[in-house]
Amino acid sequence: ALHNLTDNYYSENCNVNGDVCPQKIKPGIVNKVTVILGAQWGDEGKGKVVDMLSEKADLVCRCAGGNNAGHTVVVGDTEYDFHLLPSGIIHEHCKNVIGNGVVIHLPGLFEEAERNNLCNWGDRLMISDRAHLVFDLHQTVDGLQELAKGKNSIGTTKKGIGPTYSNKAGRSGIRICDLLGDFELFSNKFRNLVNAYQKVHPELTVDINKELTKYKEYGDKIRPMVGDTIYALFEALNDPHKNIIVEGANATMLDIDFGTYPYVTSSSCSVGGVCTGLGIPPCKVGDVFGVFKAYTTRVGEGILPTEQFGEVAEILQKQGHEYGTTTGRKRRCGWLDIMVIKYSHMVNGYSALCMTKLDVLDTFEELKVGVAYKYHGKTLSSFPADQDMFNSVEVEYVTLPGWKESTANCRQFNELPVNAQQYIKTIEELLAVPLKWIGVGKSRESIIQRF
Ligand code: 2SA
Ligand code: GDP
Ligand code: MG
Repeated sequence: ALHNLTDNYYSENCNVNGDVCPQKIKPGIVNKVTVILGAQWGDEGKGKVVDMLSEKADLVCRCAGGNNAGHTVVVGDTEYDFHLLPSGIIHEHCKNVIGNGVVIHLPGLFEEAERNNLCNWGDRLMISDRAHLVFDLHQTVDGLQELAKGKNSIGTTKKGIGPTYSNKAGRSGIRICDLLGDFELFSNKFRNLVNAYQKVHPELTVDINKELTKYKEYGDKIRPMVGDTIYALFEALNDPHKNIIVEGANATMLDIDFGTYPYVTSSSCSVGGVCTGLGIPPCKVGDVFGVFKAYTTRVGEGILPTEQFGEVAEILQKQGHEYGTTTGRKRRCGWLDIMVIKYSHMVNGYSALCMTKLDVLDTFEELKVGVAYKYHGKTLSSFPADQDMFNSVEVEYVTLPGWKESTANCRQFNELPVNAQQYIKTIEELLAVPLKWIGVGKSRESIIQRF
């Protein structure tokens, strides 16, 4: 079991010193992780790609975000939606890691496992003792902060992500290791957290004793799953036969540093977050696969340069079933924006790309692709930091012919209609990054692998 990779000193059978012995570490690490990242504003179909790669994976790891993320995996008639659990959890052979960079709402984690009818999932999961806890009060505060922002609200998922990462950065966060350590100390930390928030939000009510009783139970429930994931990954990376996948959550344009700030999430959801969120060195990052939709969507507020309204948006929204996996909100829709993918490639350095949802474009007479941004007549070389600039940015489009036939049953590139092939080749040329996979439906088998 994964837990044997490192002695789990939180489980009752292990002592604190455990058996984590440096002498066991072999010199010269020989393996690398394969990373899946969102190249747009999220919901590109990362869950599906991770599921596809998990069939041959030993470990699937989440490194960032919390249960704001929503990853869909469709297997036959069963549709799974994962928020905190890595998408590899459905595979019996696959061990799953929730890394230190993830923020965990424990009630949400258990609900999610139950809702997805997972059996023995705890045996396949290892949770980092360094991961921060999201409490219900963080979720309430998230809602209150949104309310206070009024028309400047971010459109968060209200899952407590911003407040929890704020606590982490402000060094008042509470971690899994606190929950599993001295419960009295944990209780004090929790009381301090509640007090601090009540100073800012006097309307916040928390039944502290009830919460503490609840968390004592959660602590006992998760104890066997918790461990030093950094050591576990170190060992896995030391084994050339271990196939390790990192499942990105959210996406580059929602990254706290590189996204459309302040309309972003609060984690590092681009490639840097893989190292900081799992504790692995950059030289251990292997292939980085970017996932993007054949068009663009965004849920929540903030700029969306190629956004469409009216018939085009309606078709994309309807055909693509563009509703939030976590909140059920309608996603905003627009044409594919090459500037966004190019920018996310600058940040993440993709080895190759997966373009999903080509099938959603099947009925269009013609398609537009945003290829450049003009600002006061000047072509921009990258994605600007200042969101206000977008009031004066004009998107330049190329128009391509549609194919007006179903691509859903195509499994080979040459089975696609010629105009669909042309759409793919044009995008590949514009991006100068190989398009390795093309998604033509939500099911596991609805994918074309080109090389
Ligand atoms: P938060 O909750 O603080 O992370 O919100 C900040 C912004 O990040 C956006 N965000 C997302 N965008 C797309 N998909 C996400 N996951 C769910 C999904 C979203 C849903 O898979 O559909 O169900 O609504 C996700 N999570 C966060 C969010 O919209 C804010 O713009
Ligand atoms: P993630 O957050 O990136 O994992 O993506 P989500 O699961 O939030 O949203 C992607 C949606 O698109 C899900 O409903 C998937 O089942 C669906 N999907 C993924 N790939 C394809 C595809 O190629 N075609 C179609 N029609 N749907 C897809
Ligand atoms: Mg999603």
